[in-house]
Order: sequence, then structure tokens, then C-alpha cells
Amino acid sequence: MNTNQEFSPVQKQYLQGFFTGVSQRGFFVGQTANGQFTNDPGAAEGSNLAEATVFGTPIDELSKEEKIKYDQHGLDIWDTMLDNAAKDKFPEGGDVFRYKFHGLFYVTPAQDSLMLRCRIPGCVLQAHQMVGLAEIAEDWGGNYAHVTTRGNFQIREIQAKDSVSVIVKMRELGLTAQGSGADNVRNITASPTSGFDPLEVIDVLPLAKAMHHYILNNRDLYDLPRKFNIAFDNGGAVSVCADTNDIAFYAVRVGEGHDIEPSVYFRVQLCGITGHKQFATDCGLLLKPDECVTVAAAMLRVFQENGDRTNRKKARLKYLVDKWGVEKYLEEVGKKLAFDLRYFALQSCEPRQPITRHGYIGVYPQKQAGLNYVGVTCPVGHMTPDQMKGVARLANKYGQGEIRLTAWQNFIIPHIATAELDAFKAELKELGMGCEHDHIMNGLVACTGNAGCKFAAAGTKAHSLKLGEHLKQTVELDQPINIHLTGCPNSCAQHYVGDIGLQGVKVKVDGESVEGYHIVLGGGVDDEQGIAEEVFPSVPFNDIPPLLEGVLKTYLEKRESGESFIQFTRRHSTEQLKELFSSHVVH
Ligand code: SRM
Ligand code: SF4
Repeated sequence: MNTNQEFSPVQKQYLQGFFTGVSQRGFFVGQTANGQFTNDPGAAEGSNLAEATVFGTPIDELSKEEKIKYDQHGLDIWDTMLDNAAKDKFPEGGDVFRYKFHGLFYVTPAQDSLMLRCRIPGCVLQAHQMVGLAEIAEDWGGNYAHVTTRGNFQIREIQAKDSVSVIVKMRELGLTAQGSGADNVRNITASPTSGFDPLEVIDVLPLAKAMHHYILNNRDLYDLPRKFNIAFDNGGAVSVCADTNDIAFYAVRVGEGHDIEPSVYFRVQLCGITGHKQFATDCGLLLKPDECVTVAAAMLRVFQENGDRTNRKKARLKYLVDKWGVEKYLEEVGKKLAFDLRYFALQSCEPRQPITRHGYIGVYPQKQAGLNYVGVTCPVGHMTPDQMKGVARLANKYGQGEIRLTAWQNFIIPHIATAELDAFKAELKELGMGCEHDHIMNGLVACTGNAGCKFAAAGTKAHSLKLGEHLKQTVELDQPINIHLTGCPNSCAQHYVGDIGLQGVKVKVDGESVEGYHIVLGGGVDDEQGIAEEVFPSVPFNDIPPLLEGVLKTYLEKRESGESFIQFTRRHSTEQLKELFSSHVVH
């Protein structure tokens, strides 16, 4: 690691090449001797590189991860990866971080193996790709895969010797895992009903795909100050939880009577990060569909150049915008664009259609006459290779060979003719899967937990299923609810947006440390947006099924007519909820 102020000749050559390359593209990059940013290659060349910084941060002030990137770019370790695979060796030191640029996470000590996080642009898979992923899980993984909260797949228990094989196979499938981890833009999500939702404003899949290819093919975007999430919402029936992303594009209609052409546009929401209890909020912009990717690219680059490179906890977009204010952030974004940003009052756009709760499960008619999409249950996202291959076969046989993954850790098969629905469901049942409504089981979302993640304080996926089964047996709900379990404050399963959210924590019982959770109530996304409030801190897991049974029964008994669980919990203060449910708490 180079910690002194001098650059080696190789580094100088690299930086000069980088500055020149980027500035030729018409975007900023370079710093003059007095520290000013410039897009003039001459000025950058003349600068004192010995005093250069990483986007303004002196080298010795960089965070650990920034120094790793500074020493060697994550995309430049292919030779090391080949060598490691040949020697059946896991990555060491800074390479553990660099492997994440390739979608490979060395997850020791939770498991002594690699986890492959894919990218599924727009959350759409073709049947043959699903089969290929099943083969990766079967041949090189632990014989299972998980659908993630970004409508994506993770495959675990990959041995060092197979690390290159899985990357190559991904490419052969027309997929990639590049940039799915580390300081990159994560899987680009899109409403899972895009293109066939009768309620949608516009099909957002082309935009999600264009965004995916944009970030994949611009090397500078592999060096953000931190992870970054982008989502596209089609305005339809199924939520993609767009408002939990750093940038959320929401399709809207603008009608007659305004000073702009009546048409379909996008609202832009910024800085969602629910682990930090914040949703993305509307920033006042109205974009034409073909402006979205360009604006997102400019937003990424302003973040790249100005985000915090010293403290990982303050490096997300939220913290830059908190520091600057949204006005300054958009002003800087505007400077990178060849067109003016358009501001337009949110209230003057037509309101978004309501979202169907658990609309990602069950049979629904498409906008194409005679065709249906079917949301299939997939408890906590767990699938076996046989199920994956079976689903691919059904997508080919009854649909058009397409599978949509959702942020709710399940999948949808579209384009099934009404006359074939019964036969489809029968074959689905043979795979041990179904599409029936179940108000509790269909709303379970759980992160990896301690089965695979070193941060986890609890076994989220197993607990989720146990809890779901208990509630299913004991409570008769007449409305769908969501229960989200995350193993630690990172909030990968977004516990703050569940009707009921559980965040893993170690709890002392009779002097012994056991797995437990903080319990939060009343969260929701989109049209039910709200951060859940903590009502029961540090409850051992064993006490949680009877406690939540009591909570739901009390709700059913005391609610006002038609009142949802969210409305009920939000109508009461945290103190009132504690009081209402107190008889169910085990002391
Ligand atoms: Fe996450 C880190 C799993 C979605 C917030 N997340 C991790 C790591 C990589 C832990 C690590 O650093 O080793 C987990 C890998 C465990 C494993 O071995 O499986 C992990 N996150 C997941 C997944 C698999 C949860 C799931 O079971 O579905 C999700 C993968 C999505 C994907 O396909 O890309 C996943 N993580 C999220 C989300 C939701 C989202 O992205 O829409 C969030 C909250 C939103 C947000 O942006 O913060 C999330 N994960 C985090 C954080 C906290 C980041 C923060 O700035 O607060 C971390 C920790 C970190 O980045 O240092 C983290
Ligand atoms: Fe791991 Fe915590 Fe994310 Fe769960 S929430 S996957 S425990 S980092």
C-alpha cells in the first residue's frame, strides 16, 4: 500500500490515462494543482499528481476499503482469481473486498466458502438462464439458491477452485455478477409486472436494462464511495419498494391543462436507506423516459466525486445530500447535463394507482387479453435446483419462457393463457410450490441470517418459517400482512418497512446469550410508507411466536371496522401499543 504522498510511475501513468480517458468522454475528471476539479486534460496533466487525492480526499485519510481500491482496482484481479482458483485458495486481505466487484463474497466465518450474488437486470430471467443458475447451485454450490430482496439470486457454498467457473458460466448464460457487491450500483430493479400490468403507466423494463448496461460499461462507475441502489416503478399493482432506493424513478402521467405536454414522465425520489430510517423523497424533478438514465448517470457521478471517502458509515448518498441540501445536489447534477432539468409540482401529476397487497402472489389478468401472470410462493426465497429447473420448464410450456423475480423474495411467471391455468397450477403443485393466498406465509421476508452471514445475531430464515407456521395455525387473519426479519441493523430484509419487523439481537436469558429480536410495528412502503416503531426490544425468539399471536389477536379484537394492521398500529402511540399487548409479553 502506498501511504506516502508520492505516486509510483505506474500509478501516475494510470491516473493520467484515467483522467484523459474520462475527460475525453466530456465528463469531469481531473484536479488542478490548486485542487480545483477540471475537465480540461491540459490542466489535469499540469497538476501536481504527487499531491493528488481520491476525489479530493488525501490518500492517508481514506477509509480501509478506499485504500484497497486505491492499491488495486477490483476489476483488475482476474489473474489473481485464476491463480487462486488453480490453487483452490480463497481470497486474502484486500482481495476479499475486490472479489465482491465480481459478485463473489468470501463469507467466512459464517461459512468457509464463497457466495455468488448475481445481477438480474430488471429482475427478469429467461428460462434457460434459470436452468443455468440451477446448474451452478447444483454443480458448484450448496444445492440451493435464494431469491434476494433486490429480485436477484444468491448461490452459496462455492469452493475456491470453482470460483472462476461460476463467473464464466454466468457470462455464458448472458448474465454477469460484476458490480453486484462492493462500491457499485447494485442489481437494477424494476416493477415485476412491467410490460403486462393492466394498471401500469409505462413498461419500465427497457429503462432498467439500459441503466444496467450503462453502469456495466462505464468503468469509472465501479468506484463509488459506497453501494448504490436504483429502482424503476411502473405505477402498477406490485410494489418494487422503489422508495427504499438511493434513486427511485416513479412513472406518472401528466394530463392536460399544464404548461408541459400531456404525457408519461418520471418523478425522481432520492436517498432511500431504510436501515437509517429514511425513505427516498421526491426531489421536484419531472423527467421524460429517455432522460432517466442520463440523469441517473449524472447523479452517480456527482456522488462519486463528492461522497465521503473517509467514513463508510457516512458514505451513502443520503449523507452527501444531508450535507449539501437537495438544491445544491441537483445544481451539480445539472452542470453535467446537456439539457435543463425540468421541475414540476408533484401535486400536478396524476396520483399513483394503489398497490395490491401481496399482489406478487396469485393469478391476475394481464393487459394482453386472455393472458395471466401468476405469482408463486417461495418461502423466504429458498429454491432447490429441481424447483428452479421445473419453474423454467413451466415458464416455457405455459408462458413465454420468462420469469420475474420480486423484492418480496418470490417470482412471477407471466403470459399464461386462461384455459391453461388449471394445468399450470397442477404442475406447480408437483414441484412443491403454489400460488394460493396465505395472509401470513406470503408476507414473510427474511435476510440470509446466521446460516451464511457473519453479521447476523439470529437464524432469520429458519425463524421466519417457524414463526409463520405458528401464526398460520393460531390466528385467522382476513387481510395480508408482511413480517420482515433481518439478522442485524444493516436491514437487508428492511424490517422497518414490515407491518411487523424483527431485527436480530443477542438476548440474555438466565445468564445465557440466546438468539432474539427487537420487534418493530407499523412499517410500510409506497402508498403505505412509514418506518415501523420499536415496541418490544430484545425478545428471545422462543417467546416471539406466542407474543405475536397475542398481538394479532388483540388487533383483530380491538380494531375499528375494516382497519388494517398498519392503520391500527399507527392510530396508537408506542406506549399505548405496549399497554395493549402487555398481557402477551413473557417477563
Ligand atoms: Fe444487504 C451487507 C445480504 C439487500 C443493506 N447484505 C450485506 C452483506 C453483503 C453482508 C456482508 O457485508 O458480508 C450480506 C450478505 C450475506 C450473505 O452472505 O448472504 C447482505 N442484502 C443481502 C441480501 C442477500 C438479503 C436477502 O436475503 O435478500 C440482499 C441482496 C440484494 C441484492 O441482490 O443485491 C440485501 N442490503 C439489502 C438491502 C435492500 C436493498 O438493497 O434493496 C439493504 C437496505 C437498503 C440499503 O441500501 O441500505 C441492505 N446490506 C445492507 C447494509 C447496510 C448499508 C448501509 O449503508 O446502511 C450492509 C452493510 C454494508 O454495506 O456494509 C449490507
Ligand atoms: Fe447479514 Fe445483517 Fe444483512 Fe442479514 S441484515 S444479511 S445479518 S448484513
